[in-house]
Amino acid sequence: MKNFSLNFNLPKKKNFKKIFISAAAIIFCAMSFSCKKSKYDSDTRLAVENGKTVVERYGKLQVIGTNLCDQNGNPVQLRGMSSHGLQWCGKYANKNVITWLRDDWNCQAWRAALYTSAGGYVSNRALKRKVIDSVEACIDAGMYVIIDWHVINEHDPLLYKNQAIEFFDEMSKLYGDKPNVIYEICNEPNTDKVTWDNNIKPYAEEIISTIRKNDSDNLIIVGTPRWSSDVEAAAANPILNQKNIMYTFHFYAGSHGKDYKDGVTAALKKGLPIFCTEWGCTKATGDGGVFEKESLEWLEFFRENNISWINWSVNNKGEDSSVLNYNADRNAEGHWQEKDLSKAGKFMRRVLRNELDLKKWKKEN
Ligand code: IDC
Repeated sequence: MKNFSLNFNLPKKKNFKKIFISAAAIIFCAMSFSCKKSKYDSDTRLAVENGKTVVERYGKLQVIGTNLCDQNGNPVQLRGMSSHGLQWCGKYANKNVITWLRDDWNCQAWRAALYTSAGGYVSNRALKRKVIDSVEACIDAGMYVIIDWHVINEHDPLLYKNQAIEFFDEMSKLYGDKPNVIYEICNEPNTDKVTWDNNIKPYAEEIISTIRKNDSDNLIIVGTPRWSSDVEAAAANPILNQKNIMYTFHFYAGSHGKDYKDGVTAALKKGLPIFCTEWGCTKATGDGGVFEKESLEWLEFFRENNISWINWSVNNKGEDSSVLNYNADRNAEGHWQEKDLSKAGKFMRRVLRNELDLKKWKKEN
């Protein structure tokens, strides 16, 4: 009886093994075929690929035409998350969180939002520490880091120009030799009085020449009028005789649609290289719901035009744009679980991990 069952079972097990191996091979082939076919191929835009970080693979970034490119001149798209205001939620600007964003969220970049006013840097110089922590964490993690001089409440970047010169001089002396570093010199100039020609461009030229004395080639991103939406104004009168300059475009999916996209298309046509250093899945207030479909439409547009982007923002203050639930991860340790993530957080994690695009969203909803 024993022998019989053995003899009887053995060939069956072997068959099962064969069937299992063939099925696995078929599934594997089908999966790799569908990956190759997809425009959102998962073999690009990875924070770490074959054990190499994005900075190890891309190296020094450069701007060629309207494209951000790696050291070899191949167009690349960077994607990542922004801090919230470092004066309010700066605790997340630490190595544990940034490394978690790389490993679990597939972020290639982190933006350190150093507000100038509203309790920011001009009245609290100690906040520079949060920028330095961000830069050092990104160097360790092999990620790109955007040092964001977060002009907003003062409207005009010229107001704190002297502080900006001092700050960027110091940052570029400290980190100008690191390929990780990207300078964003004025987040969102705004109001009708603050124009490209009279305020932003003259400011930018001074800051650029300050940085270039210490750092001849890292990327510098320049804000544009109307809360960094009027890229056409910059396209009409771009900064000349400088390399590796890009221009800022921002949008919030619940507030900005076709007009804004048309502006970007027109500016690109004129040859303006654009980097979206901040966008939100909410309304422009940072609240008002999560607009998943509109967000994914924007991201598809960015993918088509090779525009890099950073999402607003990592904090737990309970706005709809906060990727953490209210009060979650109060110690800023990273290692977030589903329960820690807000609606925006769950959405952004899937997007960054290449698990969600517009087509898939439409199937699911
Ligand atoms: C918002 C924050 C909010 C904070 C406010 C203060 O989400 O918690 O109280 O700033 O000014 C921007 C800005 C960014 C804004 C964000 C959302 O760059 O600072 O953050 N936003 O309103 N531009 C468009 C939207």
